[in-house]
Amino acid sequence: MTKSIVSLLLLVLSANNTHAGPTADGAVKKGFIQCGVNTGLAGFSQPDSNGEWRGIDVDLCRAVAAALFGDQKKLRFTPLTAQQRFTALQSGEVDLLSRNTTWTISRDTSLGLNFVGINYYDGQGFMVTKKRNVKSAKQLSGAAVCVQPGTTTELNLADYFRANNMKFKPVVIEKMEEVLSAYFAGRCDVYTTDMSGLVSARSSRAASGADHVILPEIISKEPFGPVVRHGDDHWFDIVKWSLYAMIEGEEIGLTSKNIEQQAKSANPVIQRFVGASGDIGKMLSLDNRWAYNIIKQVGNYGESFERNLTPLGLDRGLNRLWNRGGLMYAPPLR
Ligand SMILES: N[C@@H](CCC(=O)N[C@@H](CS)C(=O)NCC(=O)O)C(=O)O
Repeated sequence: MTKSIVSLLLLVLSANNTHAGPTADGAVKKGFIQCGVNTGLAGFSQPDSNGEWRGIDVDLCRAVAAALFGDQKKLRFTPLTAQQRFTALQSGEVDLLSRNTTWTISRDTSLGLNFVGINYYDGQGFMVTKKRNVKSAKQLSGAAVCVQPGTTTELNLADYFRANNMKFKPVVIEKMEEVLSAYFAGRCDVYTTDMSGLVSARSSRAASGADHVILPEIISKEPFGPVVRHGDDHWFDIVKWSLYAMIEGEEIGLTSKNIEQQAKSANPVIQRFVGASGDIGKMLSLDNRWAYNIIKQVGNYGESFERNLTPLGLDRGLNRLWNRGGLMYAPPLR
């Protein structure tokens, strides 16, 4: 008897523990989430011809707005270069950074930031013009290499050439537009960045994509994920579970098109996901339909991938679900 009273008390206490943190509170007060994104990387974050931001990183921001406000439109975007991104987050200029940013131990600890998970598994590569007739990165000794500062790219480049006893001339340019113009104008022999960035640049920026070759070597691991500041666990949880809801949505077959219908299903996993049973929303201090709203308004991870990345010619690869041979895996929503 006493034992059950104690566990009841503990339950009440822990339920009361789920109050909103300062970042969510601040967003609710101003009426929107300020999301730090790329200045313009097709497939990840780029404004379309109507000025609407599009991409998988943008969709993650939209998912968080759908979870917090029930409205994916309650968002503003701050385009950030690689060098600006972490200070913008640390200073509070943005609530969330969702910008092809690689999770590393130094960023996750000494910068005072938390990576919430991984929304794209990538690796670094090299692109050269076809007419140079280069077949392997091992043939690049002495090359002038275009690269952006403040990136893991710049560090891996130095490691790779050093490890292979090769020399290179770095051509370091902060702005994306300028680094790409430098490469396309032949001011450097090679452009190096994440494979997705190479594919994106080749298909969206090159005058003729067929004139450029991406070399076969992948020289690093680049797991990209959304980032928040240290010190606000509630916000950390909201962003983390918004990402996982998109992945889990795909796994259990919920899409923006079918979720309204599927919400009537008797399947207990779906019932919990859409908030018809249980109280997952309450655990996050969100409406119980937070995950329903994400899928309805933004779509599941696979839909986002197909809408944004498939048209560029990127295949799912490592970004397939775990039960389809990939690495995308959401912990249980229960
Ligand atoms: N994933 C790497 C590189 C990220 C990065 O900034 N890549 C460049 C090349 S694809 C980029 O997105 N530039 C766009 C910009 O400066 O807005 C990192 O986190 O350091």
